[in-house]
Amino acid sequence: MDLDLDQHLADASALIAEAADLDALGALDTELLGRKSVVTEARRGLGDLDPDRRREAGSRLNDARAALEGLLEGRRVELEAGERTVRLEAERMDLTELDRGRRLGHRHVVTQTWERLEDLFVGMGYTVAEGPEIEDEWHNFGALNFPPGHPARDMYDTLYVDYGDPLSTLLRTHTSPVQIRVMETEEPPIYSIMPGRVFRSDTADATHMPVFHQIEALVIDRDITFGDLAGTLEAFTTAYFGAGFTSRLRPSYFPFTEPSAEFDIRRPDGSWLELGGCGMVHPNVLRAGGLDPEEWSGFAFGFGLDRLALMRHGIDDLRELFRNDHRFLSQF
Ligand code: FA5
Repeated sequence: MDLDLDQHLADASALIAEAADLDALGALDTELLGRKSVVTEARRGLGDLDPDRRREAGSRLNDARAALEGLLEGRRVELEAGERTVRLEAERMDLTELDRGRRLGHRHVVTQTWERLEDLFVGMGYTVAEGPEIEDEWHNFGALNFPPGHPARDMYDTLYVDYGDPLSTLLRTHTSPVQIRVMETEEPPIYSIMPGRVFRSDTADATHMPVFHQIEALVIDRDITFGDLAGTLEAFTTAYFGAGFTSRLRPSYFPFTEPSAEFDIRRPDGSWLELGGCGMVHPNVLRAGGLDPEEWSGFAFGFGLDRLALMRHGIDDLRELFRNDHRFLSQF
């Protein structure tokens, strides 16, 4: 065999090392090991040799072929790794653009209102109480002086829960049932606020949602008068809204307060928005809460917390608060 295999391997090795990409390497593979390659041609020539030389030359050709395959494979691994690095580099995303430090979320405007009100009333000496969102008929209506079948129950479009006796269990329609729960568990004097989520089958519009929030206040002490109620509401309005906002009380009716009033706030455009109801706690309610109306008197009020947020921030439509549009909510 005239072929100088060592020289051929040395040349091939240099070519393989220079192959710039996988395509070039594929072409080299065909050139060095394919049908027309030097080693394949040489193998064809083996038949002309005598058996001893044929065996020896065949074995050298096999070694050369294996060496070439090894070199090609080594370079292929190198090139593949390089190409992956290039691809990853091209696909790399600049996550610093997210600027996580500054774009951290913040509390929803309703939660902010809730916490602000808690701070305000706690500052005035009130405690904070909570009650269940799924209530029994007694706490939501009966104990609050709504007799069974009384038309006043229609003031609320109540969502009943399919549990226990029919119409015995409901999603609370207001936070007033927590008044009863507080009277049941605490001794007067009571100065308490009760924020929470409430439910009515109201159709959503600019001032109504089927799920909304209220904040209730209950004061029970000796010799509490309507003047104390009016004074507290005035103090609250100034502290919460600041100067420039005015409020008014309108005579109203709630079965659980007597006398009762509605509390409105004047918007900057001059229109009035009803924020809540209030009144002196009805003697029947004190009795239902286990208190003697001869000894104790008190007032209560309940405001729409979402509407408070609306007023404070000059938002036109309650529904905007719950669309979860980040661009809108991030303003507050
Ligand atoms: C009540 O719920 C009484 N429990 C309030 C009360 C408490 C009176 C203590 C006396 C003593 P009313 O149904 O008016 O009352 O609701 C109170 C406030 O909740 C309303 O003034 C309004 O601000 C808010 N509100 C009522 N319905 C909705 C609704 N669908 N979406 C958003 N806010 C509402």
